[in-house]
Amino acid sequence: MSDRRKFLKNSLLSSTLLVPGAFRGAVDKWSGLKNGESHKPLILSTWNHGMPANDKAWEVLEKSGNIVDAVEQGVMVTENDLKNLSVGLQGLPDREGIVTLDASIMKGDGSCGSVCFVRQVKHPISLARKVMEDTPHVMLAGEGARQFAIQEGFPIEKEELSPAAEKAYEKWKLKSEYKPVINIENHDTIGMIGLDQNGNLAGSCTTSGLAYKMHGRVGDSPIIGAGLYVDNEVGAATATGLGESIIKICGSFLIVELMRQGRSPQEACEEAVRRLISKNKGIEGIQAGFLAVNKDGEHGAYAVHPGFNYAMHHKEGKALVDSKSKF
Ligand code: SD4
Repeated sequence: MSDRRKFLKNSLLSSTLLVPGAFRGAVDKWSGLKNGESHKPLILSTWNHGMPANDKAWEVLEKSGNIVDAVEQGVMVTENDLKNLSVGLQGLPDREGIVTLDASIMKGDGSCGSVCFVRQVKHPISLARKVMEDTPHVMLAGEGARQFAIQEGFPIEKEELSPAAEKAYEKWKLKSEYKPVINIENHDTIGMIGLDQNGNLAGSCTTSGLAYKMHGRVGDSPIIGAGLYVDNEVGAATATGLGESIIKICGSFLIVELMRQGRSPQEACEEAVRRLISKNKGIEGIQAGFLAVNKDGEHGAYAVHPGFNYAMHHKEGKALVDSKSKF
């Protein structure tokens, strides 16, 4: 049984996994908060790898008070995690055996930056931030993004698969099914959204994308409005899962706009999943999950299928929470 499958099994058994300490028992089964409760500051991230990423983000936020630094440095932990096969250069390759990365970052004032289809850059999230802060553009792709990284002094890594990715790729090649594997086990993008004490929001999203995708394929994660959207006037949202299904509904933007119209983060995530299901055929094989926070620090999450969870961290403690799902 893969670690991920084991994890899902365990987390389904235990509906909500609380980290020992501060607020055991105070967490609502689904939202992770008591009804109507909100938190500021608050850091939320997709999946279990969000726990150590949130720890880092929290530490940075406490030290610097800068929510953008927090969401950048938080997801860098996942980009560095050699055990993670869906984020960073150790991730699973495309069908040609090449790892290509997507990442985006956004601030509540509308500034944003992203990179997609980029090779050999260990921290695409930092490159996305450079695009946001030091170029007149929002998105750089492929070789152009790599050249920008070189120009900015980012180290360029040797292009080789991690041992775990190599092993998985060799196994995949035996059948070389054209269709990317789409199930709940290979959707481990990290999307992080954070709210500071003063109501400033920021978000980050980084991934190696779908395993065994076509060379050149770009997912939702680097697309502002699909994998990530942040607006200080309303809230923030991020997504994980089959990028094509998320892009088709501008998932994260949709959630923020629904919140702008008065929906709670939970209601907005649920509506986005309904919309996604209505616009995508063959939903049995598609997993997608959304995570959202509003400017008051209330949050919500929802997925197509069971198995999606998210990490949250606030003043009183931290927890890994199972999301509700449509099916
Ligand atoms: C993508 N949303 O590239 C990403 C996939 C994902 O872990 O969540 N992977 O479509």
